[in-house]
Amino acid sequence: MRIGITCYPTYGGSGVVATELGIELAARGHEVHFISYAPPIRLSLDGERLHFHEVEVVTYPLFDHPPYTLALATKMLEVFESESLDLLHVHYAIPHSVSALLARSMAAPRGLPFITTLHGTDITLVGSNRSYLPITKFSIEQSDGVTSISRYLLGKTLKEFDIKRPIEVIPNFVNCDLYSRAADKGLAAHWAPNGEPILMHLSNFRPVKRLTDAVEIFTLVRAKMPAKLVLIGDGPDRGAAEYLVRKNKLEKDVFFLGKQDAVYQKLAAADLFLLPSQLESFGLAALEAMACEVPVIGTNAGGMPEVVEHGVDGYLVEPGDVQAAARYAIQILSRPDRGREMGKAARVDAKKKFCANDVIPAYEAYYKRILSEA
Ligand code: GMT
Repeated sequence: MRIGITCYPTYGGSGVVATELGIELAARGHEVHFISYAPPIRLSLDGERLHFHEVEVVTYPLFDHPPYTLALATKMLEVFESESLDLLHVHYAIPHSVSALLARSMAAPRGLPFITTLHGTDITLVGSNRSYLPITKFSIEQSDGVTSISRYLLGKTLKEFDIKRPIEVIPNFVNCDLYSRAADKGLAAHWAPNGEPILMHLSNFRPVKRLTDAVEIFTLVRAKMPAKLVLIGDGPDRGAAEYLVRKNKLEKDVFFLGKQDAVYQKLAAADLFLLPSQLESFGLAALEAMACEVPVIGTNAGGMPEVVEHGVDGYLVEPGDVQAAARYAIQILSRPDRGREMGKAARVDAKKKFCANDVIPAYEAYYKRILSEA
């Protein structure tokens, strides 16, 4: 198939999923064309059958806000024509599904079906805002196919948007060959020269991630035992986290790595992963950690319980309950055999439920179904 993929190219789960999907599809023989304003992070264009088309957003003094949605729709049509695309697959409803809807209308009577994958904040935070709700609902209803990355998000979408059309749940996935314990490149010894356990967090540091809770949890753990905390990513809450680290005099034990490539190499060096989010529709970073045999302490929020099984792959606490999270962390880390055991169970679960080898064929089958119906 010849597939156009649109996503946010920035540091965030939806862009990562879209990019990894494109890479996996190309490896399975499909031609994949990314259409966005910049190449997505994690995309290396060395791979065969992977292409990138830049959306140029022309500005004009009249525009306070250049109309990206329109430039994107125009580029989608252009790529459809030049590359004979079979379909478009857009990730994150706003504004991508609206652009795809415009592109499909412009392409008519030639068929340009489009599939929208809902990722989370496009429904729970941004899409439910009155400014965007009606158009998001409309573009979801008008999509030829719609997928949701968790059962939680499906329920939320049907309810909040009063959607009657079918939506397929196709979960996020991980490449279990790349994400494994074997990816460790000796980084543990670099961060923890005396063999201290390593706690890790990876996100875009937005308020919904509760990054400072990760630092609070670590502070409680560190009060009981030697340990290190590695924070990967960047975003609005980095300053608050840095301040807390200084206030709690933990500068020697906490490492801010910023945005990183090849995160599997870092995750494979961790003993425990912290994802204390207020809400996660899925929690891709937790899944990536699990594949690397790292147990997770997450929250009982949104779709995270579909990914992390409490007491098996790690533990889930209520958002904000740093005391409970720290108790579980100490329990795991003070008995290394328990942590290893949970880490291994986490990988087994990740492979069983969310392995790319199973999820990518589900997307292919869905594409075929939509193409036959369109
Ligand atoms: O979490 C974010 O701020 C980024 C956001 C995105 O769209 O990039 O993440 C959402 O999509 C991810 C990939 O499907 C999910 O793993 C995240 O759980 C989801 N975030 C939220 O629901 C808050």
